[in-house]
Amino acid sequence: MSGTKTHGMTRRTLLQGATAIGALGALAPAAWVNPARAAVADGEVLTGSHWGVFYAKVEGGKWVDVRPWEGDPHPSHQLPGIMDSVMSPSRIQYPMVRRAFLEGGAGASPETRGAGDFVRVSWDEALELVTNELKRVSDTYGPTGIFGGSYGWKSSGKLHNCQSLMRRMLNLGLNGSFVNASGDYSTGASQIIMPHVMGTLEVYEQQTVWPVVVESTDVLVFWGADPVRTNQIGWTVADHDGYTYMEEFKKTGKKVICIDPWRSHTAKFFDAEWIPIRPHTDVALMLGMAHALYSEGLHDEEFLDEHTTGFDKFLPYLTGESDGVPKTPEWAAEICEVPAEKIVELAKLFQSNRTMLSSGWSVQRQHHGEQTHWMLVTLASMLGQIGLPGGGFGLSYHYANGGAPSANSIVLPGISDGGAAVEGAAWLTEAGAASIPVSRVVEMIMNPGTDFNFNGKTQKYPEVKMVYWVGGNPFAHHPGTPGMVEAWQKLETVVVQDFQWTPTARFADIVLPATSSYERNDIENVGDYSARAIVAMKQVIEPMYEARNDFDIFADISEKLGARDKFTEGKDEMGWIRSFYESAAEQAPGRGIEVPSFDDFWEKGIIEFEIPESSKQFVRYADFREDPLLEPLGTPSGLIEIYSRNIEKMGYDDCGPHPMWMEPIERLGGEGAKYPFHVDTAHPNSRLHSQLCGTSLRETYAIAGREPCLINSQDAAAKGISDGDIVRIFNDRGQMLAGAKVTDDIRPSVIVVNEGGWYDPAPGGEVGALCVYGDVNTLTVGIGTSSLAQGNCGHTALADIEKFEGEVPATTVFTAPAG
Ligand SMILES: Nc1nc2c(c(=O)[nH]1)N[C@H]1C(S)=C(S)[C@@H](COP(=O)(O)OP(=O)(O)OC[C@H]3O[C@@H](n4cnc5c(=O)[nH]c(N)nc54)[C@H](O)[C@@H]3O)O[C@H]1N2
Ligand SMILES: Nc1nc2c(c(=O)[nH]1)N[C@H]1C(S)=C(S)[C@@H](COP(=O)(O)OP(=O)(O)OC[C@H]3O[C@@H](n4cnc5c(=O)[nH]c(N)nc54)[C@H](O)[C@@H]3O)O[C@H]1N2
Ligand SMILES: [Mo]
Repeated sequence: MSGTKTHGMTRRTLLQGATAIGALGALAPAAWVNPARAAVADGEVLTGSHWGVFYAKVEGGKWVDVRPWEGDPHPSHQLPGIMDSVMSPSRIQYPMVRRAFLEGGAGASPETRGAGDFVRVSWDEALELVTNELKRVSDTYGPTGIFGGSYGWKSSGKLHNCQSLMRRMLNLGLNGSFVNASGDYSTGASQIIMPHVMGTLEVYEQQTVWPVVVESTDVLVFWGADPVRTNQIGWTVADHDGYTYMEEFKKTGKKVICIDPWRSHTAKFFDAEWIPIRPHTDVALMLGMAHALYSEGLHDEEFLDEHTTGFDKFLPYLTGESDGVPKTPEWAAEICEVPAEKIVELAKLFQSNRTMLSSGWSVQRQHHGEQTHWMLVTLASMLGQIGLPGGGFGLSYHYANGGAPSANSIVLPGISDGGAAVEGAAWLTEAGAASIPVSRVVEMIMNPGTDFNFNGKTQKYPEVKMVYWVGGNPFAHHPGTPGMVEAWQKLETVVVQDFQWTPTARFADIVLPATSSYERNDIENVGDYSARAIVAMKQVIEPMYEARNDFDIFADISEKLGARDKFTEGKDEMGWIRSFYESAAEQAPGRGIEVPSFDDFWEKGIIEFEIPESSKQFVRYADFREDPLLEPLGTPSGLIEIYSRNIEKMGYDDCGPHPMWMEPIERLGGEGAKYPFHVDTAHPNSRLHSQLCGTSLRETYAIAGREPCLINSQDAAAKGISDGDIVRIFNDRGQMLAGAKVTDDIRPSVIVVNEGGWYDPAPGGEVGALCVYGDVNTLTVGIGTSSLAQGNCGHTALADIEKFEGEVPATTVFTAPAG
């Protein structure tokens, strides 16, 4: 696992699994072009993105309108923002260099990073500077001098994958001398704990499919999950099939429960029962339910005996025999603020009905986040419905339309990062870890040479001097922005390549303008889980200003490093796209399908695949349930591990051998809690993280020109805050402004500020400066979830809030810096 590969690789593995299911279908369905669904009007181009497939209308070389593809059952309302992003005032137009860097060389006046003083340079000059820095840093500091693990939601597409392309350049041109990163910010804790417990990553795996849930599930629980909001996007190109089935489930009138401090979009859509839990206390709630089941003999002993290991070791903890604290519903109620009677009622409701526990990922993006899904699996094991149609648990119904039945399709390969050509990285490991858990980047820069734990291993943080970031926005995504400002000051060189003047670009020395996805050609699967089409991501308009494709930028740098031919393999854009399609087409006979030639496909723009009946009946873990000996899990015991000997051997004091309630570093009601509000940093409804923050879409949700902050009406009254007021939110780590939205959709003592608001510090560059737009990561905790997974804690933050008095500083982050 390395870097964003977790996204790329597992999602690809998943597609392969998906098509394997399809191949079992008895009849051989063909791939087809549906003329009614590829009805490109005059002046229109059909293309695709994280938000789905759509038509872009072009007039006189200008992109003027956008309309969704007919095959999209629930288009995202964000589409107009995509169009605006190519021409918004936040667009990077030319190569730019920070003045002090240009005049004083690498490392000059690092405190002026983020102050916005840039000079325009030519492409030749910019590429010469970048290449010289790559060579200088790697010659001077050796293989760990450059950090190339840049993380983020770069655009879809199998060729213009800027992160693979960057690492390809570093692998082929610099013999792999760079530090990489593993894992992601989405599921940092879960993707490490789940293989110990279930033998797979779980979070990116196909779910018991929606048609089965609609048919068989009686009680559908969304546990810290808001699929109506978060299924808008896909890692490949979104299909939005989950919405079709959510509509169907709603029509059945069956029970839906949302356990969430926020009455979410999903809670409203289903008119669900809302359990407004205190944040970060889900493990306590689950333990209270487990205790209720056990004390009334309602747990499924047979399932626990045959399919799990270690319940006997967990039991003394549950009953309190081992630590003197019985985890009763009353005990849990004190912590999670769900009444004890309710806890018992829910436990019995789940036990006596076919129940699907569908969990999102915020519950693991927090301190000790490993415990939540481990305890969820334990609770589901006690309920004994894992592997039954519509029962058990699911960790991806809210993500990229997990649970949408998989088509019998072909899977596209993508550009490789060239790592296979590099001789082992042993020399790199000696100088420090060849790869760090992705969210430890600030810790790494601040503590070179220091040991860190990760999933049973101890490694050393390498000494990084140069950072090259593409396709991500760490100054929006990393918890603890002030810490990142400080860390960046220790670097000699920062290169950022993007098409938007993001906060990260503003903190760079060299800024290179990339094309957006809509200014080049590419190809992608539609539906991360359904894989039900392949779309030609056709170029909509010519590159604007001086923007260049990441591919061409890295090919030029590779040339300067003597590796152009290795980098391009002699192929241009369309040559690569054709090669991906033709290589995928070789899978077609094995799957019993026929696909059009590349030229036919490209002309039509999209091909669709049939979804076989067999994949509409897929039940996760049905085989394992039926025969755990013949169909064992990938865990050491082959069973669900409620107790893990491997984790026991690691001996960590922040992640024990069975799931436990562990106090997070801070929480509402926790001992010594210094601030009265929990900040819920849920993902934005009208952005993809920070993407589109610079567009006109912002005007549809901003309050007083700031990022919204949802606050409960009682809290607002107590603080003298009215709807539409500008508020200051602050703690010991940082401070930000926001626009108040007073509502009873958020429980008291919790405020919601979505992640991804652009960091707009006044004054720029200063650690702890007031963010005048509303980057919530000014407030969050930068530590790892535990020694086991070292995931990020983006949802962990307590803060206080007050009405902002005094002169309101203007936002400056949405236009290009001067120069
Ligand atoms: N507090 C808190 N923080 C969080 C989270 C949270 O829940 N709470 N969630 C976390 C999660 S799950 C995630 S995934 C991260 C997301 O963090 P990021 O993925 O870093 O966020 P994005 O805004 O999607 O950034 C993608 C960047 O890539 C650029 N880009 C797009 N296409 C291209 C391209 O073709 N070429 C180049 N060069 N650049 C391109 C975009 O303009 C944008 O700046 O945030 C994390 N941060
Ligand atoms: N529109 C849109 N969709 C997206 C994204 C986006 O940026 N915008 N990002 C995509 C990505 S990369 C990812 S990783 C996924 C993220 O998917 P998730 O991580 O599941 O999404 P979040 O919005 O962070 O959290 C989901 C819900 O958990 C609730 N919550 C917060 N803390 C707690 C808690 O302690 N306990 C409980 N029970 N609930 C809690 C929040 O109020 C929210 O409603 O979304 C994906 N989908
Ligand atoms: Mo994510």
